[in-house]
Amino acid sequence: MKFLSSIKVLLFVCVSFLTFGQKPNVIVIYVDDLGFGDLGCYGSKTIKTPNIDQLARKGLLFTQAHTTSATCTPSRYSLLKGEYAFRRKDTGVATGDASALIPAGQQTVATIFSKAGYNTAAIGKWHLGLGPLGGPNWNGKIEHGPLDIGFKEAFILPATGDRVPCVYIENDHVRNLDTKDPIEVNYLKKIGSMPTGKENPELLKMKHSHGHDNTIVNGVGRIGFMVGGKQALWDDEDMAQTLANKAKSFMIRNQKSPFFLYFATHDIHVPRIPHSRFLGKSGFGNRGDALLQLDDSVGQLMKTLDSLRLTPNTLVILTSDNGPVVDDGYIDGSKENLGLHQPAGILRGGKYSSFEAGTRVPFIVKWPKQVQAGKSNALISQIDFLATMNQLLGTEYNENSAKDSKANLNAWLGKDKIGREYIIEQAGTLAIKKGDWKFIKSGKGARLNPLVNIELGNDSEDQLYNLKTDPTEKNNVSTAQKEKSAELKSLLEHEMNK
Ligand code: NG6
Ligand code: CA
Repeated sequence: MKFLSSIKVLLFVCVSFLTFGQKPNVIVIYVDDLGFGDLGCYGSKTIKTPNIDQLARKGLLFTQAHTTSATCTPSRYSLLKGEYAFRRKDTGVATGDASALIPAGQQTVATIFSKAGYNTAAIGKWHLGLGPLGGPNWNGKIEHGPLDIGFKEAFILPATGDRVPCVYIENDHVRNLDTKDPIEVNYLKKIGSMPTGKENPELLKMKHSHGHDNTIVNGVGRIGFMVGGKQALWDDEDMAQTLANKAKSFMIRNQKSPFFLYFATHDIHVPRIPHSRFLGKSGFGNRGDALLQLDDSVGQLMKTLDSLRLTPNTLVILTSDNGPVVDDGYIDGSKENLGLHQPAGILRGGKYSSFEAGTRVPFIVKWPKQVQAGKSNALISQIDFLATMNQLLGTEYNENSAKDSKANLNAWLGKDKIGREYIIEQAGTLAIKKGDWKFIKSGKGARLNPLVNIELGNDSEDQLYNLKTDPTEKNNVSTAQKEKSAELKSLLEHEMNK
C-alpha cells in the first residue's frame, strides 16, 4: 500500500513538473496593513513605489483578490493552514505571549513545500503564537514555532512591532539573549521596573494616540509588559534592512535548490520607525516613509534574484494581510500629512472592516517563465494558497486539515479569468462576496471605530451591496433584493456550519 502511494506521489510530481518544467522557487511577500490604493500600480499618484510597480508591470495584477480577514492573525492562520480562522474561537489578534495557534506537526503550506524537496524559510512577522499552552519559554528552546510546522529556518518577530517582547527569534531561540538577563513577559499587569508610556511619557520619542502605553522599548510605548533581554532588543530603525538581509542570505545559500520564502515584512504596520534613509522622504508622514522602505526591500530581493539569475523561474506573490489604517495608535505624522493619498483607493472601510477595504488587497503574481504580464479581475482568496501550491507541486496532502483551501492554479497564474464562485471575509462579522454581490451579516459591533476612524461595516441589519453599480458600498439593497440577500445569507451560513 505504502509502495503504491509513493508511486502515486511520484507520478503526481512528474505530471506537475512536465507541465511546469523545473521546480520554481516561490516567494510570498506578505506586507502588513497595505491598502488597495497604496501602490502606484493600483492607481496611487502620491507615494512612489517603483519596485513594486515593476513587479506588477512584469507580472499579473489582481483587482479582486482578498485576504481572509481584516486583521493579521486570522489572515496569516488561513494563508498558512488553509482553514478559515473563524472556525476557531481563539484567532483574534494574538498577544505577544500567546501559545501556538498551529502546534507542532500540523500541516501547513510549508510542510507541503518541504515534502516536495524545497528549502523553506519564514522571515519577518509571525503573530501566530508560539510555544505550548501557557505560552513560549523565551529563555530556552521555543517550541511549536515555525521549525515545527515545515519551515527549515526562521528569523521572526514573535508578534507585531508594537507588542512585547521586542526581540527576534532565530530558529527556535531568542537571538542575542544574555542568559543572565532573562526575559519575562506579561500582558495583564506591569512587571519589573522598565518605564511605561503611561507613567513616563516624557521618555517617549514617538507618542501614542491610543493604547501602546505599556513598556517603553527604544523610546516607544508598546502593548504588553516586559523585563530583561536588554541585549536582545531589536532596533526599529534597522528592522527592514535586517529582514531583507536575512532573506537575501537565504536565497543566496539556496540558489541551487528550489526554495520557498515566506517574507512577512513589518512595514507598513505601526510603530512606523523607518531608517533615516527614508524618514521624511515621502512627504506623507511615517506611513508614507515606511512604504518607501517596503518598496526598497522588495527591490533588494528582486535584485538578488536577478543577480543569481533566478528571476525567470521564481514565482513571486506580493500581497497584504489586511487593509489599511492611518492612525493605528501612534502620532507619527501619517494622519496630518495624508494629503491626497488614499490608502484604500475608492473602497469603503479599512483595516478591521467588513467593507471591501478590510480584505480586498493588492495581489501581484510574477513568474516570467509561466505567467503572462497583465491584469486579472478573477476573484481569488488567500485561503487557496495551500491547495494551489499543492497543485503546483503535485504532492499529496491532507485535505481535511485544509478544508477551506481550493486548488485554483489556473486563476492564480492568469489562465482562468473567473476564479472562485464566492469568497468569505472575516471582520467584526462575516461577509460573503459572490459575483457582483456582497452580503454582510448583521452583527452587534459598533459601526465606527473613532480611534482609528474606520467604518467597521457592522450593522444590526443585514447588508447587501451590488459592487458593480455601487463599488463604494453606499446603498444597502438587502430589503429591495430580498431573494439575493437570502441566497447569500444561506450560502454564508452553509459555509459557517461546514
Ligand atoms: C490593535 C492595536 C493596533 C495593532 C492591531 C493589530 C491598540 C490600541 N491597537 O489592538 O495598533 O497592533 O491590534 O494589527 O492596541 S495586526 O495588523 O497585527 O492585526
Ligand atoms: Ca496587519
